[in-house]
Amino acid sequence: MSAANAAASAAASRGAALPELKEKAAEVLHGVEEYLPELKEKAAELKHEVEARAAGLKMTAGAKVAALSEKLGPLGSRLKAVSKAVIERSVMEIEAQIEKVDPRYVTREDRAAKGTTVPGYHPDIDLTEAGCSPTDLEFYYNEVSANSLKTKVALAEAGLPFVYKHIALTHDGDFETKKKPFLTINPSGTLPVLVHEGHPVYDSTEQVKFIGERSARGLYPAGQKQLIDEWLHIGAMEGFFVGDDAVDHIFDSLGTCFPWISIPMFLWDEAIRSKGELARLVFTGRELAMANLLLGYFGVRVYEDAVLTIGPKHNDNPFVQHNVWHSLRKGIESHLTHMESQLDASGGPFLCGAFSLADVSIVPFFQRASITLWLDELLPHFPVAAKWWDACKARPAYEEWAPKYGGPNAPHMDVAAMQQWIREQRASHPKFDAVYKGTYPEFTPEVAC
Ligand SMILES: N[C@@H](CCC(=O)N[C@@H](CS)C(=O)NCC(=O)O)C(=O)O
Repeated sequence: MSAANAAASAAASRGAALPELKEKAAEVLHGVEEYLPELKEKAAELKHEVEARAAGLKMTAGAKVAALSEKLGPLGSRLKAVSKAVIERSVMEIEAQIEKVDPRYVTREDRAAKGTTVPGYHPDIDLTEAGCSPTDLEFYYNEVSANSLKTKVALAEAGLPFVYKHIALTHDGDFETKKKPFLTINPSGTLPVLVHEGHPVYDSTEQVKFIGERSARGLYPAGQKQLIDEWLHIGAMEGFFVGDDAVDHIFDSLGTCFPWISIPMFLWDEAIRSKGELARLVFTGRELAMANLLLGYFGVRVYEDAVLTIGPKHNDNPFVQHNVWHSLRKGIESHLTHMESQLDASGGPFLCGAFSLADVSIVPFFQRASITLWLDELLPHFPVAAKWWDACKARPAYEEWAPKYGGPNAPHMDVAAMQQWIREQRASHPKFDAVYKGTYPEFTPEVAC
């Protein structure tokens, strides 16, 4: 076949195939048309997702976690429910053990049924039947409790005569705050409590105001009450919260950062506790220390999980998910900046010029940040706040309020050993170190593993 013939025959067969091709094309086109609305919808969805991702950079931690939970679907919530149930069961079993060895112990359920106390002074409540003095000012406190420290600083600065009543915290293994005698004084089962001539004042913020109003030393001057109340709010840890908006709370007040900066201390305590409690149990016969052993037995190592095991599985960690570790140092820095501008405005050396309840409110944060080594990291950047802290410690009342660690009321608190331990953990756990340095990476559900 000549080339011309071949081309003509190809054209002829194409021509013959043309109607068929046209038919096919129409079919496809029809299909596309039919599919078009769906395609458009998909494109719109995609656009929406892209926009959402861009906005995600500004998303709150809560929204990010919600998005992650949605991805995990029912499996995620089931896992959460199961782990919550396991912890609940452990706590109940521990409580049953404690009740068995000490009938004065009141379980969480029974305590909850009795309700909680209302903050403030209660002249209508008479605690003399419960053994409180009808004439003294009594201070129920614990050497390691930060809320107790706030009231202790106020008492020491006020120069009012008072009587110390040391009470063991749950942490100490005696569960004194959860037993009948103390629960008669404070049904909420917390410290501190101030009892004035047999009548209680509940809540540390209300206690310092009560003290300030009765002291002749100008701790709560009438003309500065509003400003001082603001600083009492800044120092209070009431807003402390682990949840969707944990980070907002961190930025809300210095007091809400307090429990977070204390975690290295609890972590150290948890690390030494298993051995220490066993020794105490054997050598001193303090039977309730067994509850702490049970905590270990049930594998409840709250702080270790929260901080030290921030490793490959770190995205399961609620502290990480809520971006607490990412934000903590930035939050503290913002409060210290605020504090420095207040000191500039007042002219110092204290927040309202002369020493007042505003300073009392902030002292516990600095004291805890000092023993947990946060101040070493922060104060070089905040010279005005550093000067304020030195001025607080230079006051005559300091000797009175400084916590008596290692003494009979806080024997387990070996601060030097704890600090050594914290340094070692920071050296061997880069993420723990990053928490201190403020370089902990932000959590985003997109990088969840
Ligand atoms: N809002 C209260 C909080 C009191 C509070 O939570 N105290 C802790 C110690 S700082 C406590 O007593 N916990 C019970 C326990 O550990 O046994 C206040 O400021 O007085």
